[in-house]
Amino acid sequence: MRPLLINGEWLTTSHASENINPSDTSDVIDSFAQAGLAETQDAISAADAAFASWSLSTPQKRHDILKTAGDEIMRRKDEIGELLSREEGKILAEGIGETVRAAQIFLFFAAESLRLTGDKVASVRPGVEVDITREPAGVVGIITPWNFPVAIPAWKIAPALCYGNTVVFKPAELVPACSWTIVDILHRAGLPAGVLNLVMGAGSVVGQCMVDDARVNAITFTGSVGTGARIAKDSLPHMRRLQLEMGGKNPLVILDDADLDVAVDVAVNGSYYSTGQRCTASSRLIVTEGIHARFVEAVAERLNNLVVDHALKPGTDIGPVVDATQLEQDCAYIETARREGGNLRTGGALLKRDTQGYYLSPALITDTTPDMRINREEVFGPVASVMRVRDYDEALSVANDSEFGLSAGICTTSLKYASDFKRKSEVGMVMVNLPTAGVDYHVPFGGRKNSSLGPREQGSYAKEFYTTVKTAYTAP
Ligand code: UN1
Repeated sequence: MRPLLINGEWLTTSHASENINPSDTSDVIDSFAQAGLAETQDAISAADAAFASWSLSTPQKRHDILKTAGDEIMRRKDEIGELLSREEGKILAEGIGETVRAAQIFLFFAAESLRLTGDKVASVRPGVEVDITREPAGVVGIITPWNFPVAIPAWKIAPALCYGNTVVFKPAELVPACSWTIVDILHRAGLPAGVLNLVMGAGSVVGQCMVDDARVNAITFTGSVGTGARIAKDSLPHMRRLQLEMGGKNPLVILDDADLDVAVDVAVNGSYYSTGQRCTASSRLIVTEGIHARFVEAVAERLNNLVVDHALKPGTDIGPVVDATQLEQDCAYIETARREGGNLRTGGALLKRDTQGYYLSPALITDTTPDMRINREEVFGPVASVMRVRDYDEALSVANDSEFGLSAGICTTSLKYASDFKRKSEVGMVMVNLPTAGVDYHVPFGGRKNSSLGPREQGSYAKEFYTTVKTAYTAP
């Protein structure tokens, strides 16, 4: 059993949960200790107690620990990448790529520890000085989803530690192995006891306990809109800072003047890679009349040639869906789209492979309209729908017709339309001739509307969430 980490001690529990490989359900990766209320409260107490000294630790110390961890993750990228693919189901190249990204994030924030500056400003009053500094937010609760088992924990834990916060970390129940590995690496890199605590377990117990505890000063969460809304509501009495990254229903616009090969690459990558299980996935393909037939034909052909199989098998393009519940949801959405008048152009079939896993062929649904559920709700699977529009203006208005606003993309060779789309998209991230998913690690990440609440993640913008500003006045 892999233990919890509380106050610098590894701790087993009476209850453990098994981690199953979605490519092969007979493959049990390991079992993981499950925290209850008492363990979670102990973890919060430990983080609370460790804050006084960690918040005053030197930038050099934080740098050295984050650098040591980043270097070890980079050194072990093949092994951790394989573990990631085994527990989550994305293909090995994606698992290794994500691990490299996590290492880069730790190295970025290692250096960032040395760069925290403030401002010194002349007061409007004579003889008075004003200093503006940043201090850590306090005890940060980190709650992560299953779809990026290494990168998302990294992009929350690294800045939290970099800016002097202490952490209670709850990874997704489906993917504890990578989180456990990252915490083990940070622990051995020299973090003092209580600075980072790992509490694996159920959201309804561990997550809720963190939300209900006034000692947790900030919560950063990536997951569903429903859970995010509940965290926000239950956090209100505590007046804590929140950073919520939730769903997406990201549009990709294809204009008549697009380079067809680029558009097909961008759509197939953005919609279906990582089994479409990315909040940044393009799920609404908005295509103008003149290119519609050629685009749909070419995407369908590409999809038919993609290999859906075991995530670790050489040659696999698309791994399995993460679990039975998600698979059911994907199939239900495909069925609803057909009932509402969509045409299942290709895919959407359950596949049998050598190993028992949750295999679904990538589905393309055409002839859909903006009001259909498939174009309003997030599926979170290898499913995309096509809407045919007259021209750029209609494309832009359909693209913005969503409760979500995470990322949006356009494929065009026109500078005029690209510039207009960048300006008028109601989202946090815009891509021109690039997939809506797959972001850099050193620039801000986040969205608008129901996709996100609170300051951006990643890059130096992360400090807006992980620090609080103090303005000090001095009359000498
Ligand atoms: C990416 O597209 O590279 O949960 C990252 C998600 C996002 C991360 C996407 N928070 O899918």
